[in-house]
Amino acid sequence: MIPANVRDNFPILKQKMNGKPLIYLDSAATSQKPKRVIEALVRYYQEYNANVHRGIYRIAEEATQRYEASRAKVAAFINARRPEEVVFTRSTTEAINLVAYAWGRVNIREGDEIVLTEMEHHSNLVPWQLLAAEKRAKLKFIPFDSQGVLQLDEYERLLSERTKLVAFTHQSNVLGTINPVNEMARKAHAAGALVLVDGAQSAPHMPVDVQDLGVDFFALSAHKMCGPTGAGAIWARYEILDAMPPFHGGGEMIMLVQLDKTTYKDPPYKFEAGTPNIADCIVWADAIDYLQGIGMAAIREHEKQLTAYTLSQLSDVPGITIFGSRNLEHRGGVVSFELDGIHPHDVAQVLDQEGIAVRAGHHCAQPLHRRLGVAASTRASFYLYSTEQDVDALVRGLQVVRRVFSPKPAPVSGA
Ligand code: 7TS
Repeated sequence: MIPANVRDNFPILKQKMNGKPLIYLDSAATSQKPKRVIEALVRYYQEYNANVHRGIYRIAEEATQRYEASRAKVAAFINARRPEEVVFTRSTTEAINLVAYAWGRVNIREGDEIVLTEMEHHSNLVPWQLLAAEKRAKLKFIPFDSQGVLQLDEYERLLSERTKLVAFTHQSNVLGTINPVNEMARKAHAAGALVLVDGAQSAPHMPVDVQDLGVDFFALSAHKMCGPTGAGAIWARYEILDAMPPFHGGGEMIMLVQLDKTTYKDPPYKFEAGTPNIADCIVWADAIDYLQGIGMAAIREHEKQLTAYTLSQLSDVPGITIFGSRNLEHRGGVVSFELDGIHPHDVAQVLDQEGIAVRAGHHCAQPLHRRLGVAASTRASFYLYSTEQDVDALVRGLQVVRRVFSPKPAPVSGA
C-alpha cells in the first residue's frame, strides 16, 4: 500500500498552476523528487563537496565513501552480483551509448545482426544505427501487434547465428507494454546473442532483478525514480565489462599512463573517466531508500490499479483512441491516446491551462508512432504519488478540450 500522505513528501505537488492545483501526469519523462532527495543534494554541497577517489582529507573521503555506497545501493536495488558491475553514467541514454561504443565496436562486425523492436525509445535505436552504419551491420526489428504486444513468433524468425545482440525496452514509454524479458533473453541466448534491456521505464516502477531476468546489460536513469537528473547506470555481468575496452579516456580510469600507452583500471572505474556527477550519483541512494521504504511491489500495484481506473474513465471520452494493451499484467502506468481531429499539442495546451501536465508529441519514439499510424499522441504517465483524483482532473480537462475544439455550428445562410 502507498501511504495516504505520500504526496506530502513532494513539495512541488503543493504548487498551483494557473490558480489550479498542479496535476503532474508526466512521470515517464521525469519523476518528481521527494523532500529528502532535495535536502540530500543541498547537504552534499553544503557539508562534504569534494572530488572522489583522490583526496585524502576528511570530506573527500566522505564523498568517496558515499559515492561508492550509492553504487552498492544501485547494485542491490537491481540485484547485481556485485557493486563493480554497476557503472555510473549520466543517464540511460549514455548507458546504452557506452555499450554500443565500447562493446559494440569490438564485437560487431560486417554482416552481423542486432535485433531491436519497433517500440524503442530513440535512445535504444539511434546508438545502434550509428554502430551498424560504421560496421556495416544490420538492424532487424520485432514488430508489435494491434494491442502493442511484441510478436514473439516474428522475433524467433529474426534470430539467427548472425544475431549478436538483442536490445529492447523492458516497459514501453508510450504503450506501457511490459515485455517478457526472461523468455526473450532465453531465445536470444539460445541463438548465441547477448541481451541489453532498456530499464528506464521499468526500474522506477516495479521490482527488478537482473539475475532473474537473465540479461547481460541493463540501463537505467535516476531521474525517473525520484532521484536527480544527470545520474544513470549501466549494469553488465562483470566478465563482460572486464573484456570491454574503455568508453571515454581521461583521468581516473587509468592505472599507468606513458606518453605512448596506458593501462586501465578494472571495471567499473575503467568506464568512469573524469570527475563524475558526484552529487547526483550519491543522492540516487536517497531516492532508492525512499522507494524501498514504500516498496517496489506496492508501487507496481498502485500503478496497475490506477491504470485500470484510467482506462475505464478515459474510454467514456468521445472520439478517444487509447493505445496499448488492456491486459494490466503486461502494462505499466502509461496511457497514450489520440483525440479524434485534435492535435496532441492542442490537447496538452488546453490541459496546461487547467493545471494538468501531460506530454504531447512522439515521446522520442517516432517509428512507434508511425507504426500506430499517427504522428503524435498525448500521454498521461503515473508514479507512486499519482491518484484517482489526478485522473478525474484529466477526464474533466479533456471535456474542456472537447468544448474548445468542437466544430462551430455553421452560420445560418440565406436569412
Ligand atoms: N528509454 C526509455 C524507454 C525512456 O522512456 C527514456 C526516456 C529513455 C530511454 C532515455 O532516458 P534518459 O534518462 O537518458 O533521457 N523517456 C522519456 C519520455 O518518455 N519522455 O521524456 C523522456
